[in-house]
Amino acid sequence: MGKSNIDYSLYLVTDSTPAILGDKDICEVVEAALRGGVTCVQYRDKTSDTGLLVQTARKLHAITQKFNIPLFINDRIDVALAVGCEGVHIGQDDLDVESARKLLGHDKIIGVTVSNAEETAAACIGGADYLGIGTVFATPTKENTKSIIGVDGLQQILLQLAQAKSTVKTVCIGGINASNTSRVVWQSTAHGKSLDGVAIVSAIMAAADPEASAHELSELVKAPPTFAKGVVTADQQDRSPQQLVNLIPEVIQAVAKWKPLSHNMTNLVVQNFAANVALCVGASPIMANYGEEAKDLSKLGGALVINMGTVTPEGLDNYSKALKEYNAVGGPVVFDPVGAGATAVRRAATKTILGGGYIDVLKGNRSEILSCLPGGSTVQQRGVDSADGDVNIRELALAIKELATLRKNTVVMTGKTDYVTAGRHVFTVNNGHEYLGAVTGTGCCLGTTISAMVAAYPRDKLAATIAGLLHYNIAAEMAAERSDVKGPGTFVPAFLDELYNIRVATTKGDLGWLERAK
Ligand code: 3NM
Ligand code: MG
Repeated sequence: MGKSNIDYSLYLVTDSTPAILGDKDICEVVEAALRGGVTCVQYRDKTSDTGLLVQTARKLHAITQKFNIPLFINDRIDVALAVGCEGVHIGQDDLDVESARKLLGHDKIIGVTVSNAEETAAACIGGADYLGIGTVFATPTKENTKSIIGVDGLQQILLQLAQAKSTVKTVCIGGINASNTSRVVWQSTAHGKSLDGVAIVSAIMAAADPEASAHELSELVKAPPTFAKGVVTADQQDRSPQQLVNLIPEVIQAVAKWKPLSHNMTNLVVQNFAANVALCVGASPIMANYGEEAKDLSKLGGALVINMGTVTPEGLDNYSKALKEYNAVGGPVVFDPVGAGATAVRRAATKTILGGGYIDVLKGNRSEILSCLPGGSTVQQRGVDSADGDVNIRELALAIKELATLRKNTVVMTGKTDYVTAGRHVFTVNNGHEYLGAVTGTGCCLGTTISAMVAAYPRDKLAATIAGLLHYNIAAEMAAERSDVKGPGTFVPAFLDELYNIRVATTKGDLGWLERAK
C-alpha cells in the first residue's frame, strides 16, 4: 500500500465509548464498515490502558489488512510502532509533526487535525501527509471541540492550500453524516483544491447497521447532491445583460403558467403583504413556518423562502428542517438573512442556515450580505436598515463574486442599485422607487418574488432572479408615478396593482414595461 495511492474518501474514526459503540464489538463494527466501503480506519481510544490499546490495534490491523486499507492510530505513536500499522493521526495537543516524523520515518502516514490557517501552515511545513479539517459541525461525539468552523472555515483552509499549491490530502471531520456528506464535499471544491474525503465517527460507529451506513456514505461521497444540477452554469453567466433581459418575458410567463408554490417561512409583520405579492406575480403562496410541513410541501415543485425577520430558537430549528427537505428534492431555496449581523443571535442563526444546507439565492441588503461573507465581516451593522458606509464598490463586487463562487449560488445585494452575481460577473439593476424603502416588508417581498421566478424557471436561476428584480422594481416605479399615489400609504395597493398588471401584460406579449429596465 503506497503512501500516494491511499483513498481517503470514506475515513472511519473509531470510538470505544458506551455512548457510541454501545455493547458492540469494535472489531466487528470495523469489519462491517470495511465491507460497506470504508477506505481508511483510525483507531481512536482516549481511555484504555496501553496494553489493551496495542492488543485492539493488532486485531484491527489484521482486519484492515484483509481489506488492504490503512490503519492509523490516534495520538499514540508508540502503539502505531508496536503494531506496525500504516500511520498515526495527531491532534493539536499531541506530539508535534516533526517529532512524530522522526519517530515513524518517512514511509508512515501522519495526519494532523487543523482548524485554522496557522495550524494548517504548521502542519504542512511539518510534513503532514493529510489534514483532518474540523470541527465542521457541532458534534456530541467530541466534547470541548475548540472551534466549529462550518463549511466556510473548511473552504478557507482549502483556499489557503490551493494558493500554496499544496498537495497535502484533506478530509473534513465533525458532524458529517448522510444528510450533509454530498453537499459538504460538493461545496468544498470551489477553488481547485477539493476535499479528498470525509472522516466520520458516529454516523458509522453508532449506526444500527454499520455496513449499510458505510455503504450509503461511500455512495454519497461520490454523488453530487440533488440540487447540483440546478446551479447556474458558466455559459449562463457569460451572457450579456441584454441577452438576460430578453429572457425575462419567458420567466414571467412561466410563473403565470405554472403558478408555482412560494413557501414562505417569514415574520409576522410581512406575512399578509408577502402572500399578496406572491399572488400578484402569479405564484401560489403558503405561509408555513412549521418545519415538519416542509417534507410534503417540498414535493409540490415550488420554492422555499427563509426570511429571518423574527428569529427564535424554535424558528431556527424549523428553517433548518425545511432547508434539508427542499435540498433533498432539489427545490430552490431563497434565504433572506434579515438583520444578519445586527445581533449575536442573528449572526449565529445566519451561520447555522448557511452551514445547514444549500441556498440557491442569497438576498440581502449591503450589511446583511457583508455579514454572510466567510469569516464574518468587520462592517458594523446598525440594524435592519441598509448601512450606507463607504465601502468601495469594487471591493464589494469582488466580495459578492467570491461569496457566490464559494457557495456556487446566486447572490443579490439590494440597495439603490441592486447587484446580482453567480460568481463570474456582477449585473446591476437600477430600477425601483424610494417608496419601497418607506413601507415595511418590501425587502422581504422581493425574496418572495424571486422565489416565484426560480420555482417556475429553475433551469436558469440567474435570469429568473433578474426577472424578479425587474418585475418588482419596475412595478414600484410605475405605481409611484400614478396620479392616485400620494405617498407610501397609497403606494402599497398601487404597487400590488402594478405587479399584477405587469404579469398580465407580459402574458399577452405586451412588453412595454420592460423598456424601463436599466
Ligand atoms: N475530531 P462525528 S470532531 C474525533 O474537530 C473528532 O478534530 C474532531 O464525530 C475534530 O463524526 C471529532 O460523530 C468527532 O461527528 C467527530
Ligand atoms: Mg488527539
